[in-house]
Amino acid sequence: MSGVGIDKTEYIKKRIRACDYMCVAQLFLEDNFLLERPLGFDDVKPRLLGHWGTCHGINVAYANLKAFYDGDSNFSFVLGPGHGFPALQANLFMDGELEKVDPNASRDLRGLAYVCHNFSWPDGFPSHASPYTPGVIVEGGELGYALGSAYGVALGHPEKTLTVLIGDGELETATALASLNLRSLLATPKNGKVIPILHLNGYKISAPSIYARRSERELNEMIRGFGFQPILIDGDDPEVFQNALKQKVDSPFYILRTAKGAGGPNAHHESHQIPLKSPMNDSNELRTLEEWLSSYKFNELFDAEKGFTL
Ligand SMILES: Cc1ncc(C[n+]2csc(CCOP(=O)(O)OP(=O)(O)O)c2C)c(N)n1
Repeated sequence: MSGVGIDKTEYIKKRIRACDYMCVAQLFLEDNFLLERPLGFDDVKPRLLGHWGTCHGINVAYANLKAFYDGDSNFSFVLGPGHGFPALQANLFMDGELEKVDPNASRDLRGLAYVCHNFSWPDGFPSHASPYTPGVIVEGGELGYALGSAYGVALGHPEKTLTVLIGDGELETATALASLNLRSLLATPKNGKVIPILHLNGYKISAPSIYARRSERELNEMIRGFGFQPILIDGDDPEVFQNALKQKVDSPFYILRTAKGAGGPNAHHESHQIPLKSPMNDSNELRTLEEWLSSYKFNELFDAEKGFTL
């Protein structure tokens, strides 16, 4: 028995699909954002800058947390790997949070074009989470501060709940690892709840992460040593994620295990940054990009005028 409604599960899956598409569109496209005609060289940005590898996992976490904490104004999501900004931006755009501070980001084709075209673009949006990003408390770029910052926000605010997505590479930083100790001091009824989610996608840039090399038992023991209770969410199935969130335990520590670069072109599965080098002048790569974008069937989820139709 799953206990998670089929509608909710389907909605979360669609939301992840839409946000994954918008990540690829931000990273690659200069035009033709809804693939209304065959993709051409001129539709691709001349210089490709940004990070794909972590995006799917961020979208999985965001969609599931948003569905679980639906409407709870005391809930916050804190993103450690701010280089996964296309994912954060896609979610903020979809929810209208971006439009609230930037009317150009209207939820129709015009706004989609604005968001995608201006990602990592001169005078546009930066490639990492930044102070321009609505709701951001941790700037992307330097890893390690998400957990400590979340504990700071929770201090003296028992009504708050903060979930913090921490990269497995990020958890190798002294700052992030040391911040796990804050639970011993701050997990009291006077403070809000801080819930870490380790994004175990196995790699930090091109090398395996230390935690990915540990056995499940070793990793769990480390987490228990800091006073948390490890709960594994293996893969991107919303039913598994929602059931994990429902578990009533003190000090949960989720481990979200997704493949790095999931959903991307196969030959570049574990890519940290841009999986295709030259789709702006290599016709094979251009076709691969077009197939990749088409695989999300974004036209089923978004209408040029009405916006999202999930
Ligand atoms: C303090 C710090 N050291 C090094 C880097 C360079 N860096 C950027 S991304 C990255 C890998 C991060 O791996 P992870 O946190 O697992 O993120 P993901 O694999 O999900 O992209 C590193 C080491 C950085 N941004 N900050």
